[in-house]
Amino acid sequence: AAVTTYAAVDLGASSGRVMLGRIGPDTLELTEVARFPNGTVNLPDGLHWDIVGLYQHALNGLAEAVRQAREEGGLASVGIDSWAVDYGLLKGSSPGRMALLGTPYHYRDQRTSRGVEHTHQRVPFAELYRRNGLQHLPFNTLYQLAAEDLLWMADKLLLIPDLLGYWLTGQQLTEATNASTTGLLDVRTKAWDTELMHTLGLSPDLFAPVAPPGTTLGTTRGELTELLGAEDLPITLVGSHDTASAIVGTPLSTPNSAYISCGTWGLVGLELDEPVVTDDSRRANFTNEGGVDGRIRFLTNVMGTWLLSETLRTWERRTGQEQNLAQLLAAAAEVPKERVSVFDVQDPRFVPPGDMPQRIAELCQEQQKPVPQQPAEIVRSIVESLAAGFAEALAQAAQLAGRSVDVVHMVGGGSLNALLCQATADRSGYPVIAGPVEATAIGNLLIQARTAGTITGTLEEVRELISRTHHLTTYQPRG
Ligand code: LRH
Repeated sequence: AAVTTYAAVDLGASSGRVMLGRIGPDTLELTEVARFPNGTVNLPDGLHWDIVGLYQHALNGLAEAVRQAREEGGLASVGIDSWAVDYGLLKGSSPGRMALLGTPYHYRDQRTSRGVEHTHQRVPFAELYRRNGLQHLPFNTLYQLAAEDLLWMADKLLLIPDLLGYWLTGQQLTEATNASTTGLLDVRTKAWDTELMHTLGLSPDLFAPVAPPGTTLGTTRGELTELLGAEDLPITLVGSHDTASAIVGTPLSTPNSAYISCGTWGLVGLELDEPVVTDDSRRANFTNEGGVDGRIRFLTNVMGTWLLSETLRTWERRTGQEQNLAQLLAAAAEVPKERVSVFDVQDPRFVPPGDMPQRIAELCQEQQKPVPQQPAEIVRSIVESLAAGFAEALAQAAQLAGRSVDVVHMVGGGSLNALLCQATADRSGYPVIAGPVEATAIGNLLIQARTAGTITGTLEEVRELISRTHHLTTYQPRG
C-alpha cells in the first residue's frame, strides 16, 4: 500500500523536534530529523521564550525533512504543535506583513498573579468555569492578557503554533484545541466567547478565526522556497495543543482507558464526548480542553518530569558535572522505603524554575516529614510523589466522570521511566501500559495523514495503527 511522508514540528518546554513520519494503512514509522533545546530566557521584564530561535530551528529542520523525503516522493505536508496558552502579539495593518510585538512570555513568568486577581474581580472563577470549563491555571491566556503591558498596541494575537504557522505561510488562524486553553472559548459551542471578551476589555478583533484540526492553513511563503528547498509546502492544522496531539497518539485500548501524558507536565484524565462542568469538577480543578474531532480532554495538570529535570539542572549547576538520569533512576530503585518521603507535587512553589531539592527539603520540613538527603533518595522521593499525584488524579477523574477506569496509558517521555510507570501502577491499582514515547509527534502526523486521505477513520481506528506498529510495555500493579 502507498506510504506518504509527513513532517511534524513538535515544540516542548525543554526541547523541540522535527520528525519525519512515513505513513500508510499499515505503516507508521518515525525518524527524528532535528532536535534543539528550548527553555526559559530570563530578561529584565521576566521569563520569555526564544521564539525567533525556535522558528529558525524549525525551518532548518524542515529543510532537512524536505531533503530526506525527496527520494520518497517529497513531503506531503507539515503540522505544528507546542505547549498551550502562550502567544505572540502582532502589529500591522496588512495581514500578510505583521510584525511581532515584544518577546512572547513564558507561562512560568510570575506576572500572571496580577492578572488572576484583576480577572476574578470582573468575572468570578465559578462563572468563568461555567463558560470555559477550564481548570484554574494561573497562566491561562486570559490571565496573561490581564497582565500584558503591550496589549493596547497589538492588532492580533496568535498562539505559539499559530504564530509559527503564520511566519511560514502568511496566513492567520487559531487552531481549535489550543484555542480551548485560552479561557476565552465557550466550552459548549467551541466558538470564541465574545461576551466574555467584552467583559474583560478584550477586543474580539484581536483573535483570528477558530479552525478545527484538518484545516489547511496555507502553503509556505515564496520567500522561504530557497531555504526549504521546496515550493508551496502545505501546512495542515493538527491538534496544535501538544496534549491534544498526544491523546490522538495514545493507543487507548478500552473505552474505559485513562491516560497520563507525561512530559514536563503529567496530564492525567479521560477522553470524553461531553464536558463535565460541575461544582465537584471545578473544586477538583479538572479541565475540559478541546480534543481532536470535537472530543473533550477531561484532565488535570499534575506536576511532571519538570521536577526531575529542574533537580538535575540544580545539581549540574552546583557540581559542574553532567547528571546521568538513567544511573540516578537505577540507584533510586534501590532506596529502601523508609528513606522515601512522599510530598505534595502540586505545591505552587514548584512552578517557577529554581532549586527544587531545596524546595522539596523545605516542604518536607514544614510537614514534619523526613528530608531526603542523597541524590538517589531525592530522585526516588520525586518519582514516588509524582506517582502518588497521578494515582490521586486518576481516582478523581473516574469519580467525577462517573466512569470505571480499567487501564492507564502512559505516553511521552515519562513512559520510558520504568520506576515511575511501576510506581503509578502500584499506587493507582491499575495496570499501566507505557508508550509510545513520541505520542505527540505521532498524533500530529496521523491527523495530517488522515486529512490527506492516506489513512481514514475515527480516532479509535487511527489509534489501532499505533498499537499495531509500536511496542508497548505493561506494568501490573503489585501488592
Ligand atoms: C504541556 C502543556 C499542557 C499545558 C502546559 C502549558 O506541554 O501544553 O497541556 O497546560 O503545557
